[in-house]
Amino acid sequence: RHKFWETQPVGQFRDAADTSLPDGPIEPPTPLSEVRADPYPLPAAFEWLTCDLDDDALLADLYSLLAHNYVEDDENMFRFNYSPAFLRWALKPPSFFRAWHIGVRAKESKKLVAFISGVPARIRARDDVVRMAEINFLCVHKKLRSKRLAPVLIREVTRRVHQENIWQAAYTAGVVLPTPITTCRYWHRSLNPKKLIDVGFSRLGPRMTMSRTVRLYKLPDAPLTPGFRRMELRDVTAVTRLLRAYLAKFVVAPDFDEVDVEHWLLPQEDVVDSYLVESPETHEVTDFCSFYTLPSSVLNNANYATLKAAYSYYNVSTKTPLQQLMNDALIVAKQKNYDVFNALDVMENESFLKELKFGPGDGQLHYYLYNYRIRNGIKPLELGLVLL
Ligand code: MYA
Ligand code: JJ1
Repeated sequence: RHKFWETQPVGQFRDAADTSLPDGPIEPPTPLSEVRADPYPLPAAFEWLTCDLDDDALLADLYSLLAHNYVEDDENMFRFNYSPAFLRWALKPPSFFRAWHIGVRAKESKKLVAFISGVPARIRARDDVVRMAEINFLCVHKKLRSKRLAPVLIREVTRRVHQENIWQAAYTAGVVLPTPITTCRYWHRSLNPKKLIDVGFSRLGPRMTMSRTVRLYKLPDAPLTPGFRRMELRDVTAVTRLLRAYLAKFVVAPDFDEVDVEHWLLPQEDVVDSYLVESPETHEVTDFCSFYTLPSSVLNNANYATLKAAYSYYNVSTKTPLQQLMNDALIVAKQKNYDVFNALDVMENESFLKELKFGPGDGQLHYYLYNYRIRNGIKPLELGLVLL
């Protein structure tokens, strides 16, 4: 049934019942001298392109490929619209490899028609910290679908990851493949319910009027928790300490150091936002929350072209109750004109979703590891990893 995935070192559906298979790598590394030296062949009309994301023209081409051909919801009403600044942030973390930013273009027109990327990460699975690639932004132009180009892209990124002596990867997808470590649900909190209903993102509830709905989702004008403020560069040490202690509770989570925290969590306008609570008495940083900005194009609507969405990222509460902290995150997102605040049911998010008037979405997100088995998988609340 999965002609490609059956050949790969991933949990196979047929092994699900086999309890003798241990947690950890599925196959051992091979000597680097045995890693294939040249790129996999492409159909004759196409060529590989290692992308330089500092090149504004190339970044614009990547932006446009994704804006027109990347992920849509099941009814093709919305399409992710990652901004150029977001793509640069997502693809150039500390110690990134340029060779892992892989484009395919038409030889003749030089048009970018497909893409896949990896970035390096240390991810802990139980008590094993593993060097991995996070694979994202796999995209094939709509006109080139179902021609088995995706397996070529995946084999090529795998080869280039192996060349760096890295043998494991983490990725998410909306489709079911062999075999998810866990399956998460998206939840949505309306901030601008009138627009969401107008574009078909949500519906007026039964026995609800527009004015009752607007009132239901109303939020205060400013955050409520004393000492709640934007994260700054001087907070990196304190935030890293908070986050490391918190992520240690989950079965699968990133192993962030200060260099990672500065890249992934220091605020960047319209890319990533982070807030913390600094105790007004002791000046200790006790709580932290963050979200990233990922608009969606609204397909076929006369009134609106985009939805501005915030996605919950990493949150840590030690003193302010998590529900109160996230309510302040909703308030700042509303202040900044986001239409909707999205979250997955990962980590401890279940504890605030219903109370803060999030509703379940129609989308699921499956999490995968490549060449690493986790017997029986994990629950969403055991997962401490958010991919972009
Ligand atoms: S998830 C986001 C994926 N992108 C989109 O959904 C955007 C819109 N769709 C497209 O651009 C195309 O439909 C794509 C497939 C490119 C997705 N992950 O070429 P095909 C398998 C993995 O004929 P197309 C993200 O970015 C499919 O099961 N495999 O199909 C994370 C079939 O294999 P098999 C997928 O529709 C990506 C084969 O491809 C996915 O033209 C992680 C068909 O190929 C998918 N999302 O193109 C990638 N969708 O026959 C894996 C389909 O066996 C990384 N397929 O069922 C693995 C780790 C690598 C590094 C390892 C290092 C050690
Ligand atoms: O955004 C999503 N669904 C929305 C819109 C649905 C439109 C019709 N299909 C949704 N809205 C309901 C919100 C409502 C607000 C008030 C309270 C009740 C709920 O459900 C979904 C997620 O739910 N998004 C997608 O389907 C996009 C694809 C998700 C898979 C992503 C793959 C990731 C790629 C890897 O990097």
